[in-house]
Amino acid sequence: MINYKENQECKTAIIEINRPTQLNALNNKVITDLSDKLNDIEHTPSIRSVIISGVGDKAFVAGADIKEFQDFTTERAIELSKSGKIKLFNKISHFSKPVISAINGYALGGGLELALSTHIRIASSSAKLGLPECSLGLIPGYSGTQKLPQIIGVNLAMEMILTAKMINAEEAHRIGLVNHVVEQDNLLEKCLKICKLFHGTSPEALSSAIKSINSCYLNEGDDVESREFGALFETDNFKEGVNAFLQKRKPNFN
Ligand code: CO8
Repeated sequence: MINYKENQECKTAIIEINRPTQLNALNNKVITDLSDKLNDIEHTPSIRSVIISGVGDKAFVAGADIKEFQDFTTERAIELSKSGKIKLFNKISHFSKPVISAINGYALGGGLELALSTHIRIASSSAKLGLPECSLGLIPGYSGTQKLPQIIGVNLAMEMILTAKMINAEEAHRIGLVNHVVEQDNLLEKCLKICKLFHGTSPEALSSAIKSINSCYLNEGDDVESREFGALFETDNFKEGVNAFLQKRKPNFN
């Protein structure tokens, strides 16, 4: 479910999510594999940075796997949201080495939340980004409601989340959601160039910088988000939203 390689010259680990037929949607196995691999990397001093991307040229990650959580109860949904944050999303945010997302296509829902967890985001010119959860009768459950406002401001985050709209790479760059936009063929090269710049810095200093910058944003919002996310699983509109997606039709919300 994930591919792994190392670029020795840049001292970088490159992880690709490998479920292209499902647009690299995050299921439990992908989350576990990513989490385990990050644990290994954390303890490998020769690796100084990490790049996360998706296999293929259509999707980075098109979200959490809707088929996997469609029948969840509130309790299970809260648990999934919280455990995902601990296992993966917060692990990336607080990782001691810089993590870059190479956004090679759709970054939607949990996929954009994965990118929001990384420290630097580079998009290909064909990337499309959004938090479409409200159009499924849900809200983002992997810290999107917390991190998106931190990155682009409350004003624009409200609009993106409440309208569920997707934006293109150029717009994402204009509003500061991604650091750079490059052609798809140059995406990895651009990320590796940034990884090389880390060579001129001290690893301990980078770890301390990440910790210090993140400390500004620690609050209880993540718990509120998980609770609100789970509560929506009881609603008829959630069932309608998910059924509409699976039946490839527009939802008809009450
Ligand atoms: N989950 C499961 N399967 C998916 C997902 C997904 N998120 N996205 C795409 N797929 C599957 C499709 O079902 C389809 O499978 P199949 O061939 O078996 O029917 C395959 O990938 C290809 O997708 P499409 O045929 O839909 O491709 P299109 O090019 O027509 O459309 C889109 C591409 C626009 C990206 C479309 O696939 C789409 O809208 N996907 C869903 C996007 C979305 O709503 N993402 C948010 C999901 S919810 C979420 O992420 C919640 C995060 C918080 C979770 C917290 C804990 C659970």
